[in-house]
Amino acid sequence: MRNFTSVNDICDLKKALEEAFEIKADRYKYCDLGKNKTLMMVFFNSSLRTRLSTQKAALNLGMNVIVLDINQGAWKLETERGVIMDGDKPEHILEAIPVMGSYCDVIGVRSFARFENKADDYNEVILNQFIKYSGRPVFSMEAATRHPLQSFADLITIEEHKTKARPKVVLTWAPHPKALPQAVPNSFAEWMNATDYEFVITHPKGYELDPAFVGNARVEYDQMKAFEGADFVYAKNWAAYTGDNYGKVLSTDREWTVSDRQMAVTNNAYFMHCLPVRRNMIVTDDVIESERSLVIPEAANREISATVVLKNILEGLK
Ligand code: AN0
Ligand code: CP
Repeated sequence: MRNFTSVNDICDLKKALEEAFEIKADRYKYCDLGKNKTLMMVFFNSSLRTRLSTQKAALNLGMNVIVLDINQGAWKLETERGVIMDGDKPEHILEAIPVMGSYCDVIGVRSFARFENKADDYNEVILNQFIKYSGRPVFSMEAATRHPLQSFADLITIEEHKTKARPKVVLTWAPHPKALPQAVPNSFAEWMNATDYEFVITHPKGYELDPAFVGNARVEYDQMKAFEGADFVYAKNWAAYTGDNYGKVLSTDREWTVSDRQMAVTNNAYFMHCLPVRRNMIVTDDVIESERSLVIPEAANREISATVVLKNILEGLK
């Protein structure tokens, strides 16, 4: 593997899952693979899980790790080419990226959608500049349109808990006070569409995702109907995608907050969320604390998905 930015970088999903369970059984199995190799993690946005799990994954493989928080202690970066740099940004990303590349062997990048320009977000302008100018393998730690390390961990978690070959998985929009990217739902949909699960997406009108990510999923606007017989409920907020509403919050309707009311019509479904989660906006205390809540094992599997991805990238370096 060279770069990891979406499910398409995994050539065999079944094999990737086998590797995940192999690593889960012995996470230090490849502890010499990363000897004298350096991972650089570059964060344009905050993180708890991605930061810790990816660092742990690199340590499992014997790598060295450097972390750069662009907004804390680094120079502010200009990202547009052609700008006369007489403002508040002392450095251009076109120098910064190859310089970062010169200190490491692999680069992880977290760079959320900015909601300033839909085309820039959906063309993954920042992530692609890292791929083009760093000279190193690059992997996404959540970019503008996808969060593949999260979706891989979600898939591992579903595989561990499913009790039938073809579970019903429901992705539901839930309310949140701030505009959040579509990366997590886009990516989750893309990974679910790569399986043979029954996959349903539910959201209020106006929250339609990019059809390229929706793929073959069934879209059901009635949340209660969508939840009927579900084996897994995956909650997430996202801001609007379509037209002039791109990046806008159209609703904070707490009827959509996942509670015992909706969970009651499921097939005793497991509850999932990538975290961080706002309680009693996205999900009630009772549901997230219930024995059917998978949020903690799901977060723990981030170490596993990151170890598999880094292992494959390291193998590609040789
Ligand atoms: C981010 C998002 O919704 O994309 C990160 C989730 C992993 N969430 C927040 O900013 C709260
Ligand atoms: N789920 C996830 O990526 O969490 P962080 O934003 O804390 O990394």
